[in-house]
Amino acid sequence: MTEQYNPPKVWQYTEENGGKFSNINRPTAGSRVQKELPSGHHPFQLYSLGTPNGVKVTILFEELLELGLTDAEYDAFLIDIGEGDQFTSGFVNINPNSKIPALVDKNNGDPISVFESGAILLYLAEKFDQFIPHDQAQRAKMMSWLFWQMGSTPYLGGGFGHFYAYAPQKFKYPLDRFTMETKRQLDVLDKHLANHKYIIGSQYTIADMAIFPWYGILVKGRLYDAAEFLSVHQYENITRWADLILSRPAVLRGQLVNCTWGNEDQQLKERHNSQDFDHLNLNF
Ligand SMILES: N[C@@H](CCC(=O)N[C@@H](CS)C(=O)NCC(=O)O)C(=O)O
Repeated sequence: MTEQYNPPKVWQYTEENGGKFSNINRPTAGSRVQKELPSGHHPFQLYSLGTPNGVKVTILFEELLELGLTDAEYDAFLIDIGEGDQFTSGFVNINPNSKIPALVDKNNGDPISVFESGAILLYLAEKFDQFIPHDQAQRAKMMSWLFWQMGSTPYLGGGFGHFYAYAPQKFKYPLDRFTMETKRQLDVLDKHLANHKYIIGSQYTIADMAIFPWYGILVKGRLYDAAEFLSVHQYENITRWADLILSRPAVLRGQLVNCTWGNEDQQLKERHNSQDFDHLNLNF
């Protein structure tokens, strides 16, 4: 048993709690330094990092470009969340929540900023009328799974991932709780994919792009080093679907953008045009 914690009457902020991100976490919002964001020459400016939430959006951009939609050209600037780039005044201006990804669309008139990865996916899918079904029933299905991901993943990332990979010690109670919930979510998805090729059926949509970087990558053993602990081999339908998604060149490219860890030849810290991928290794 670990030592019992008796919460005080009023919680107080202490600077260090030993967790991986404790140096940047604070109980307040807003900018901490005055610094403008850089801007490139393309209409879309993405400020992000190659985490699963960031990769959702770079996969969509690369998929749009793969279709030949050159209007989807984008500059992707790196926001190093470990260094606190999300708390600069420039970033807070476009996302008061200080989390990647955030997008600025400079296409017409006043720039439009969008934050929350799900909102960015919807914004771009609607704008280009791609990867989003027209049929109302299919659209409802896509929305349901898109919002399933947005609502469920904090238990996987902030719950399981945090306590399994980032907390200063391993604690049984939160690990049991969040492992159970993560496996329940994996089972929900696995049962669904037993009779769906893609998330909503035969059409590949932004729901696949939202769910894959979390649950697809998890079963492929590339998230939190937790494949054995979670017995991911049990989820055969998710594995089949993840392999299908991974066979798409745009997905391979999208995963490299704003990535700053892993193999050097699989990191594209900033992306400004399609030739930036030329010297990189797309073999995952
Ligand atoms: N619900 C948000 C979550 C975004 C999020 O949690 N981003 C993380 C990286 S994956 C972040 O920027 N963390 C920085 C921080 O918490 O200070 C979304 O989907 O856009």
